[in-house]
Amino acid sequence: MGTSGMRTIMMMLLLLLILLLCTITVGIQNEICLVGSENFECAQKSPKILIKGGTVVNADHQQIADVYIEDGKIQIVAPDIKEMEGVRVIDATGKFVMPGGIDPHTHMEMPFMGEESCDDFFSGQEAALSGGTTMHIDFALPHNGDLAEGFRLWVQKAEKSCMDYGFHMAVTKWNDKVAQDMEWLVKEKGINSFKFFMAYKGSLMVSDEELLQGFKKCKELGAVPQVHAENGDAVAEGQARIFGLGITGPEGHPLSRPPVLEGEATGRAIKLAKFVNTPLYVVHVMSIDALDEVSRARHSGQRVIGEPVVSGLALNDSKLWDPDFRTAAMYVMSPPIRAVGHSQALQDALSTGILQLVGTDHCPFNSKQKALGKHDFRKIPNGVNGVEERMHIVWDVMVNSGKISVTDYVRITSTACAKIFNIYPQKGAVLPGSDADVIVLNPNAETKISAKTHHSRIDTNIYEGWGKVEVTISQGRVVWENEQLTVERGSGRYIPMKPFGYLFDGLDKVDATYMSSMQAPVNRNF
Ligand code: URQ
Ligand code: ZN
Ligand code: ZN
Repeated sequence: MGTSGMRTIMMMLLLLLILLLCTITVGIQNEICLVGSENFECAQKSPKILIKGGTVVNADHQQIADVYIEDGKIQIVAPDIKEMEGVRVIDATGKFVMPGGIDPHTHMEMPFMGEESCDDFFSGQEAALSGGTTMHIDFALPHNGDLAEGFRLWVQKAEKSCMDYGFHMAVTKWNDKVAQDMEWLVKEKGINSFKFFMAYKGSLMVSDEELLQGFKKCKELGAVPQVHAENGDAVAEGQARIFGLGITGPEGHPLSRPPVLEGEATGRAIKLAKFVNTPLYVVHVMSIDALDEVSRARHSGQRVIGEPVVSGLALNDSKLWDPDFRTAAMYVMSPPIRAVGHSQALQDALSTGILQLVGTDHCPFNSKQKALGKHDFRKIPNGVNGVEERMHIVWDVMVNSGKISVTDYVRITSTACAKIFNIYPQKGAVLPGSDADVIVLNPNAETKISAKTHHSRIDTNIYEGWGKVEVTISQGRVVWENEQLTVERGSGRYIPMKPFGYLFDGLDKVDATYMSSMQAPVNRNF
């Protein structure tokens, strides 16, 4: 054989070697599965998962179908998808397959009342995932009034995340820099909602003038304004009055900020939003008084979203009178958990569409932190747990009681939130192309909710109930199964949210009608 023949053989061998190396690499990345362990687990870069035989539930429809997942996305939703090699099969026969929950209202690692909420973005998200919630929207706070600094701080806090999340941003004062930062956050940083506190006088509270400026800016940017609605001046007065009567324990908390103050602020915010012609989102609607305001506005055609939270839906204020301080303090949050009757009204409003979605206001403080207010209820850090329990408790309270259908359950725990914050159908749906955030819920499952076994760092738990979510798939990976969590610190993703969601559709026409209805200025001869 001549030199040229040898060269050709060498070239061919080299090509073969390269081909072999490529095949092995692709195999390692995509196909090799570790079979044999009790928990068959694919060590794939992009797991392939087939959920078989369940009832797939979306907000508008349910059907028996299989769901095929690959590359972190839902690929196929159809009956009888063929099982293939290298694909992990999850049997969902007799169970519901639903979009993962989205919690629109959390406070992880939030500095508040001299303390910091005791779940960070990792422990709080572990809790969320084990309870079937696969995305949450956390409230970032400005740093010394600076929104841009606050945003950067929250980005750092969230580096440890293990699931998808987004941010709302709070506005706690008004000036040109705040307005500029709002614009920057909306146009460049994926924020499409801003929260205004009408309570917490001396710290987070804004005046009506600031609220108005904020609402106007939100409207211009296509961002949803949100309010914590309590009359902060009157709350301060109520606190002084109740403490002055010698009532220093946790029962002083609800007595000092009664429903009428929540109703007043809710009505005021709604009227200011009407004046500006902007949509409005009222967070943690806790009382009939606030509910009535939301209901009236919606009946008149105003775009007002009302968000009850799990504590308000499922509990009443009786525990605040518990003789044991530790027990009573667990239930201190604002607006307060109300007397018997309010939660039933909130449930009814949720079932009839007057209220739209359920949050948690997850803002846990442990017993040591709560003890700061042992001799003065005004110093008890406000906040309760819920991110881990929300899906279970809402199931019990709303579906098991017969108040709503399973499709409505999906709507109020996931889809409505995705639509309001403009991330549907990437989130909030089991549809081809949607993110593979999926849960398998067993309506007959019975796992006790308890402070001994929960995943939050809080050392107490205000809920009693039964767990129903058996499997949680987040970003296309099984992260919760057989009551075991498998999560990776740092794998969470920030989900940017675009402005001008559906709540803004047609607002310009309302503005135009308003302008043309004025019949002014009148031309007068002087
Ligand atoms: O008001 C809120 O949403 C925060 C600051 C959490 N605490 C609470 O009691 N709701
Ligand atoms: Zn609040
Ligand atoms: Zn909150």
